[in-house]
Amino acid sequence: MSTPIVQDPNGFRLSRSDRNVLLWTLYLGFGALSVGIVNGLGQALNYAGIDILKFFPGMRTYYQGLTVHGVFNAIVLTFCFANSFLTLTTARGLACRPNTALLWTSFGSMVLGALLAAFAMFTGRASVLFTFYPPLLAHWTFYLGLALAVVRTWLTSANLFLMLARWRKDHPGQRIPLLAFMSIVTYAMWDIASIGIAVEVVVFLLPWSLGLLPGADPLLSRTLFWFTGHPIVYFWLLPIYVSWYGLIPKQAGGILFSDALTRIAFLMFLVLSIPVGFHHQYTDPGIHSGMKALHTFLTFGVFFPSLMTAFAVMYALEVGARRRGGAGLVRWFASIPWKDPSVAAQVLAMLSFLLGGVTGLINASYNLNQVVHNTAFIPGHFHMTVGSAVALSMMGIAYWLIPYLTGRALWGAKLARLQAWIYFVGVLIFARGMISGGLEGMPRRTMISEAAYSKASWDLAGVITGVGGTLMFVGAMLFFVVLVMTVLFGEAEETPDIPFTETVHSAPTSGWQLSLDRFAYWVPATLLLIAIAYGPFFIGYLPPRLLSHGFQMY
Ligand code: HAS
Ligand code: CU
Repeated sequence: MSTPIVQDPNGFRLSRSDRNVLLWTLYLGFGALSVGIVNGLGQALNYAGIDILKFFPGMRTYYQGLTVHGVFNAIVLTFCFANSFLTLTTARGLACRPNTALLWTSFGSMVLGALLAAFAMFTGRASVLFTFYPPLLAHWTFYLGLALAVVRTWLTSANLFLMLARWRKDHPGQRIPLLAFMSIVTYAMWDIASIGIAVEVVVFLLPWSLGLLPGADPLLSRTLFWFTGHPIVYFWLLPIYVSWYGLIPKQAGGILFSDALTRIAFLMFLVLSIPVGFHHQYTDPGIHSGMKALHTFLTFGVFFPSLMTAFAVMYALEVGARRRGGAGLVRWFASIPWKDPSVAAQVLAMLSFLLGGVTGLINASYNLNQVVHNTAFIPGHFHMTVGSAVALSMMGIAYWLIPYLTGRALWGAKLARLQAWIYFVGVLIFARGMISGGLEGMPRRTMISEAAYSKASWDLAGVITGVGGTLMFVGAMLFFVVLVMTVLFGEAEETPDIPFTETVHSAPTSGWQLSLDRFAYWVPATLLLIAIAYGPFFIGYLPPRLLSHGFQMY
């Protein structure tokens, strides 16, 4: 039996005002991306020994550019995308309207946050990179800007939870529609995860930057940062998984395999995303190695829901391809609707994520991490995850989402396809350069073109990185061409519905699966595991030692 994963098929419509706020949130995110990638080009060429950063207006140092690159791409873009896309998927999944006032308030908080952080970065007052480790000190506007961006995500989740509460009242005893379930679990995970960064910024760094605290505690801050810093990567990824599970099967002509398996994958992300942060701190002193080992095993645990996703999505793609006449053991792959730029971009993103996942497991392996930590291998890894699995999927989703929200048909489908391929090939070349250099000890976060030391083996790696980065830049710029042309010149069209998939095994209304929808079970389980994984560190370490004086080197 196959059933739709959303309820109320009777023509759900968002109000014009709601549409606009979701649209402007996306514009803000993609606007940030357009600035972020210009700095990205500067970073990539730096590895090839070419310094173009000095020509950028207002950019005085390498670290200033790298901070803008990280904050705009990894925080402003991703937050905007999640806030907009998952509000839509929840609203449509539940056939409920979001609270418009809350939507606009949260948009205002994001705009203000982005402006404050941009002010600090562009005026050279916050060259602290996107991890802002103390004792590197930024201007207070930077910390306040970040805090407001996080507040925005909380306001968005308030909106999602309010919709769910309303829906539950009207639909007693019914299963939460899958699309809304995935979206809400993503925000539930993030709400718990973001407590770490909120405490770090609001309790320690912001008062410190205002001169209200005598100093900073680097180890405590790093630990609070990574409490949020690992799960944040799933806050970037899960909106994409919502598309890969909920929409891509339909777009590719296939079907989602199992409702229950999908819910279990998302619940595994809820429970396992947070208690793994020490895998970023294997080399930090002051954390017991037993606790680091525990986080290693839990990291291997959180690898599984992504493996499940890989099989589920491959199933959906294969069914779709065979329905379209594809055959053979691997030949069906050619029958995926590659002509649809939205599908092409997302399938290419998946392919890059296979390698992103493999490199993640290398990073996570406690002893192997010693080889790759703080080398260019790490940016190699994360450009195949957030830099392509996520970024390229966002572009693919935008190819139906922007027409959906603007009522204008996509302009330049061919160019959109080409853009996805150029970006994909670019990211693979780029990551190959980064990874090979990293294995030869080429450091990350270093202005290699100006470094007083080097190794012959870094030369080729650097050139490959530069070539790949340039292709990524070209691919991304073409995305903006398509986007701007669609918004300005796309033909007006009747807004089609969101492309929801159907499931082979749908959600039963009795039996054990009902417990999958009970957040009252899963949230306490999450908190318990966090207490086990982080409790010993905090109990043994506190009170904070606010001894480090801030410095602003760049
Ligand atoms: Fe990571 C560092 C471990 C996933 C992002 N990661 C980073 C940093 C970033 C980042 C930004 O354990 C650097 C932070 C910094 O500045 O210091 N990462 C992992 C592991 C995973 C992982 C185990 N990372 C991500 C994702 C990210 C991301 C997702 C962003 C979105 N990462 C680490 C570790 C470090 C780290 C260490 C610290 C390193 C250090 O020393 O500093 C896993 O979640 C990965 C699971 C993924 C898979 C792949 C599933 C594949 C799918 C596609 C299927 C394809 C299809 C196509 C269907 C298991 C779902 C069809 C194909 C056919 C062949 C037909
Ligand atoms: Cu991590």
